[in-house]
Amino acid sequence: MCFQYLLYSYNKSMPANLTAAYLQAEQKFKSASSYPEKIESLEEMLRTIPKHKGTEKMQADIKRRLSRLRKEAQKKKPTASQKPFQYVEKEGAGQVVLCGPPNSGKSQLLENLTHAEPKVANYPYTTQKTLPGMMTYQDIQIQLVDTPPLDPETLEPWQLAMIKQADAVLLLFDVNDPNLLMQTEFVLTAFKDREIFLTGRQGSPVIVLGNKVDGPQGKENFSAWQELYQEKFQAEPFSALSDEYLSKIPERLFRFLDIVRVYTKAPGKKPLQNSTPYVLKRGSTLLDVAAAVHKDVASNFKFARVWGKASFDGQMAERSYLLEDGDLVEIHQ
Ligand SMILES: Nc1nc2c(ncn2[C@@H]2O[C@H](COP(=O)(O)OP(=O)(O)O)[C@@H](O)[C@H]2O)c(=O)[nH]1
Ligand SMILES: [Mg+2]
Repeated sequence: MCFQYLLYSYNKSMPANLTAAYLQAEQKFKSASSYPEKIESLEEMLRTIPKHKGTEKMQADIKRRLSRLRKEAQKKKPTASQKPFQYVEKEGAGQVVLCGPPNSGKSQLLENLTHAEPKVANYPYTTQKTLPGMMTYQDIQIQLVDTPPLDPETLEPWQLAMIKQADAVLLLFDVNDPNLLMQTEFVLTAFKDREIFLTGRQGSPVIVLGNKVDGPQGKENFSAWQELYQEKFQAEPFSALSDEYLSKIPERLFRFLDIVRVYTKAPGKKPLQNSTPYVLKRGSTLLDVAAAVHKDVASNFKFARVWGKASFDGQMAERSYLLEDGDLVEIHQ
């Protein structure tokens, strides 16, 4: 639920005096993408909202939303057979699964881009469980998930299920590994069986990284490997130990996820500083962001004003207006 909306709608008669803890929980709710995350932040909002007459309507509204979300979450829960073992709930603006043969640098990448602390070691099979971490891109968080190796000895179906349902996949290979060709063949076959397509194919969620190009012969090994597989995928040279490559990943993933960040403000008010954006798929409209704020905002939608790169400042726009990254919108109802 949007702070601006609540403050605007309920706050005309009595100040709500919302606390920092409440606002923080509300920001978390705005950027939440999974049921557990949404429910948790609503519970936190309910805990931290000042309990007085001025917030009674807000409290009732949070409770209503909580009960609805709990019901929906119950219905949507995958059954045991559908649910990948070690499933990681999606959080933040998108879930990116890190996968690849043993020792290809998955855990190293997670360690260097997030606060997670996976075991990184120069021997295979160090990682046997999924481990999520959050990577920052400007004012949003993207989830990265480390997974066990793609290896004929240990591969389990749930690993491919996780890859298939991810918003994006980083597939790493160690270009200096003596088994590189065998590993590549194995992954290609396993992916084909599950209809997971690689880059080059439209709609593929996979970015292929030829890791460890910093090693001796790394660049040559990468080129030879890519030449061999150029018909099957377009790999990118990479080093999980080099800032030059690492620093490009957050923006690369943000663009790859094809999402836009949309900021909201109450009519006649200044935008809140550092407010967390709503994150929506590219192609979303003003009506979609209104629905993300609150279903009543969507049903009472009259028009909006938009400040953004693709619009004149404060331009009036209809519900079907296509949102651009960075748009600031003021919804009138
Ligand atoms: N030289 C070099 N070593 C790397 C790179 N990425 C990972 N490593 C090392 O390769 C080993 C295996 O990495 P790890 O992340 O544990 O592999 P995982 O099994 O795929 O999780 C570790 O010793 C890492 O430090 C890289 O880009 N360059
Ligand atoms: Mg590992």
